[in-house]
Order: sequence, then structure tokens, then C-alpha cells
Amino acid sequence: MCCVLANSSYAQTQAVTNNNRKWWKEAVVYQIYPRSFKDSNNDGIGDLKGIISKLDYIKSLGVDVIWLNPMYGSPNADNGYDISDYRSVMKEFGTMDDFDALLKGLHERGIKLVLDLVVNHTSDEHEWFKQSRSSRTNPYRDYYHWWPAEKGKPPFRPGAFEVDGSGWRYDSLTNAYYLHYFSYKQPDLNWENPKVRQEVYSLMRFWLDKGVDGFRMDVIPFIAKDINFPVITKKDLDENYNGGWDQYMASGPHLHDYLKEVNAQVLSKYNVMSVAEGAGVTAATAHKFVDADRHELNMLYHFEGVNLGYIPNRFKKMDPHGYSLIKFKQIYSKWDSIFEYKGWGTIYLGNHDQPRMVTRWGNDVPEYRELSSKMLTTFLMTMRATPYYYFGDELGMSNIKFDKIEDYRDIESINMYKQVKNNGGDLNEFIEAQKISARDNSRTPFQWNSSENAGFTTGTPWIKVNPNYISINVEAEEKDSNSVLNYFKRIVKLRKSDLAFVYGRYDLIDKANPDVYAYTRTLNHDKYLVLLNFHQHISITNIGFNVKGSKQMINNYSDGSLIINGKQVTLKPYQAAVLKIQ
Ligand code: TEU
Ligand code: CA
Repeated sequence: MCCVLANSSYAQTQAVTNNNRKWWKEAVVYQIYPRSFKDSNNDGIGDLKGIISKLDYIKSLGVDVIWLNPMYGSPNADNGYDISDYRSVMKEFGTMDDFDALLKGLHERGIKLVLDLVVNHTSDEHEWFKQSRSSRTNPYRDYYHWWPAEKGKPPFRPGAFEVDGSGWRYDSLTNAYYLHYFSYKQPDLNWENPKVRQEVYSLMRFWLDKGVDGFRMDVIPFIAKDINFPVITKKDLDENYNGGWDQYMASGPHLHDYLKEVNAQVLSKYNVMSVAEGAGVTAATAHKFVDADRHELNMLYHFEGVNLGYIPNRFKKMDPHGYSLIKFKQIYSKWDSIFEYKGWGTIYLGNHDQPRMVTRWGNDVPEYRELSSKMLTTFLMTMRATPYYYFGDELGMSNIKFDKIEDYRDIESINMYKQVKNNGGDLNEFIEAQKISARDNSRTPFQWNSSENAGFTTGTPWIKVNPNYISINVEAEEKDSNSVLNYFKRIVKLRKSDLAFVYGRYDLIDKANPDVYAYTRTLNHDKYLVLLNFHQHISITNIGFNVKGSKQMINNYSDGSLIINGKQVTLKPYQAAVLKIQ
């Protein structure tokens, strides 16, 4: 008993020593998908000058770090995740001068900029790949993974964005197959080759020397593979829905040697942050990436939370019963405990690969959209982890729910549709499922005002604007003190008002409650209680200590109402509140 107590108080005091305090732990990250933020020249595509024109809006949010999706030279097979030139700016997005102006404008406002580092693969239009495929003896041949056809067909590997599902593509020029875990336009780099690694470090330095503040590292566990390519079957992968990719295709024997090298040769030389897209990373492997003593990366984001509620291997179809809040609480509580003593967590419910947060995790019907948006934002801003907040969620933007495949722009949805069609599957069922889960739902243009195309462009937008922009937009929400937007600004301020929200211990309360997510955050003598009703009915939670007399810090019901009865709290539909326990 003595030791348990000693440990927990040790953790608490440890948590805020200067040693342990880091700017990236205390930051709120705001993600911008440049293609959809603001179009400055009315070609229908968002661009860097567009972002520059909205810097004061970004500043008004109170966020600290911008994560910008890829804005490098790219033929856009996968909206910039297929890079043909790492040291340039995509033509549609502007010029290097625009980039420099953007970085300067952000820094002048005290905001940091983190770029997307996509180095598991390049575009097939990258010069390295053009060289590599040109002959078997080309010096760039070993920059990629080739399988000579005289060895027969290569062992099956999935290609996530391919209609035939194959991750190998035959190239007749040299009678060989090359590996691509995504589309054939995205050949995988061979990290076993030290020259490839030096190329990557050099391009990282190029951007860091300009002053960027770090990287979000795309599918980083995938960079290292077992290059003996042992035989695996589709069944192996399917039966390991969450872990399969990692087990068979990623996290190769040298992964952590490479990450240590990235740290030693690049990251450690700058005051920057790094966050891994931790596709396939599990509780068992997480520390290997982010334990500070290992000198690899700072943070990672896992997929266990966002994968909850899908039927496995059914093209991202949701379970008709929705998701279980009890499981949701288990997952986020587990990930909190993983990083209690080592490493540091992240928290997100939306990004450019996910549908809109309110549709997926809340309720986007008119009656509950605002309340449930605010409730989910309360969750994100009160957990012990760095929040990664996706642009547009601060307005309560919701899924567009296209009902025709022709409206989709995303290679993933388009090719999955073809796959279902070729397999004689149910296309209506597929389209219905996509209304909830498709990535394009979160890629529609940002909603600035109620003028045509939501003020995003006067041209034809590259993807349709959600018609709800008439009422859901910045201009309208800035004027309304109870808007989702103003609630977002208030809760960001609340998070920053007390280090307890960043470093304080997390304790789950009433864990078997199927409707309410309740927890406390405690640092030294400060204790906050967070109450979140995830459902549309009135719900009661038993806190276990007297809540009466505590101070209300925020409440998503604008009249501030909250029914407290001693140790019991009754929450209205989607109600969220944070109380300071006196
Ligand atoms: O995503 C990697 C990844 O895991 C995705 O395949 C994800 O599972 C999928 O989007 C779910 O629908 C990264 C990028 O974030 C994504 O935008 C890219 O398409 C992908 O890598 C390839 O670069
Ligand atoms: Ca433009």
C-alpha cells in the first residue's frame, strides 16, 4: 500500500518538473488540409496564399501548432501523398516564396508549423523512380523494392488502393515487379539502402533549416520490411484486422535502428517535434517509438480508437448498433496508462483519413449536431495527451454523405467501389457505408461564410461544398457566442489555464456506465471532473464523491444547467461539463 501511494505521488511531482515539460506536450495541434482550406486564385483548389489570407482566423483559435498535409510537388494520385519532388511546392498550392511567407506569418503569430513527411513511398513520377525502373543496373535501382519476374510471381502483398488488391505491379521495361503498399502510383522506398536514408535525412534538413517545427511521419512503421518477403495470405491479414499489416508487412527487423538514426542525424539537432502515424502500433510496441530514453520519436497516434465500431473487412461498414462507449472508454483509458510514466500520448477523433468527427462519434442531426460537437471537443481538450484537432471540426462541420460514386474524389473510395463491383458485391450497401466512413467527408471545402461555395472559392471547387454551409460557417459562428466555434475557443483557453489539463493524472469514473464518460484530472491540489454524455437520452452517473459545491468551468448547455445530487449527476442529451472540485 505504501508503495502504491509513493509511486503515484512520485508520478505527480515528476510530471511537471522542467525536465519533463515540453512545448509539444502543452500544445494544441490544428490540422489543415490545404486543398480544402481557402482558394486564393479561384481555380477551385485551396492554396498556400489562401492559408496566408486566413492567418488571423487561425490565430483567433488559440492553437499552437499547425500540421499541414503534404504540399510538395505531386501528381496527386493520392492528394499529395505521392510526392514527385520533396523540395518544391505543389504547383496548385503556389510557390516556395508563398511557403516562406506562410511560415513567417505563422511564426510572427507565435504558431509553429509541422509538415507531413511521406517517406515510405514516393510518386512513380519521382526522378528516383524514373531512374530506378529504367534498367536493372541503374544506380537508383535499389532505391525501391524490385522482384525479378524470372523468380516467378512475388509473394502476395496487399496494395491498399488497388482495385485488384495487389501490392506488386509488373513493369515490362525490366521484366520485374515493384512493391507498392498503396496505389501503383506510390512505389515503396527501400529503407534498407543507406543511400535512401541519407536522401530522406537531407530533405528533412532542407525543411528544418527553413525553420519548420517538426514532422508528422506518414505510415512510419511501414518503412522497414522483411525484405525476404515471406509468404503471407490474404487470410492471414484479414484475420488480423488491426495487427495484421504491422505483423506481416511493417515493423521490419531494422525499424528502430532507422528511427534512432533519424533522431541522431536529424531530429536531435533541432528543437522540433515528431509524431508518427502509428498505423498498426499496439500497446505492446508503442514505447519503442516514443520512450524518450530510446531517442526515437516524441509521439505517435494509434488507430485503435478510430477503428472501433467497424465490421472487419467490410469496406469500412459500421456496425448497425454503432459503437460501444464502454469499449471506447477502455481504449482511451488503456492508452492513457501506456504513457503514464514513459512517452506521451496524442488524442484525435478526426483527420483527413477519417470522416467528420460529429457524424462518426456524435450525432449530426440538426437537434444534436452542435451539442455533440461541443461534447466531443470537450473530450479532446481534457485528456492527458496532445490534441490533434482537424480543421472544420471547430465549426461542427459534418459528413457530406455523397450518394453517387461520381461525387467522390478519393482514390480509396473510387477503387473500393470498383472492387465491390467486380466482385459482384452490393453497391448500394457500399455507398451507404461510405456516407459514414469515407475520407472525402472530411475533405470538403472549409465553410467561411454563406456566400456561394461557402466563401472557399468563386471558381468550381475540386470537391463539392457541403450544402449546410448556409448556416454552418465562420462568419455566422463568430457572431454567435454559443456557437461551436466560440465553445472551441473557450475550451482551448480552459486547457491552457491549468497544467492539470495537460499533465494531471487521469482517473476513469463509473467505468461500466454505457452512456457517460466521466473522469478526473488531478495535479497536486487541483482536481477537475469531466462529464460527457455520449448519448441522446438523459443519463445518470455516480461519481463516488460529493460533487455539490464544485465550480463549473465549462458547460455545453448555454444556460449552464447541470443537475447535481450529491455524488450523482444527471446529464442532458450530449451534455458536457467540466467542474473544479473544491
Ligand atoms: O494513411 C495511412 C493509412 O493507414 C491509411 O491507409 C488509412 O488506413 C486509410 O486512409 C484509412 O481509410 C496515410 C495518409 O494519412 C493517407 O492520407 C494516405 O493515403 C496514405 O498514408 C498513403 O500515403
Ligand atoms: Ca487555388
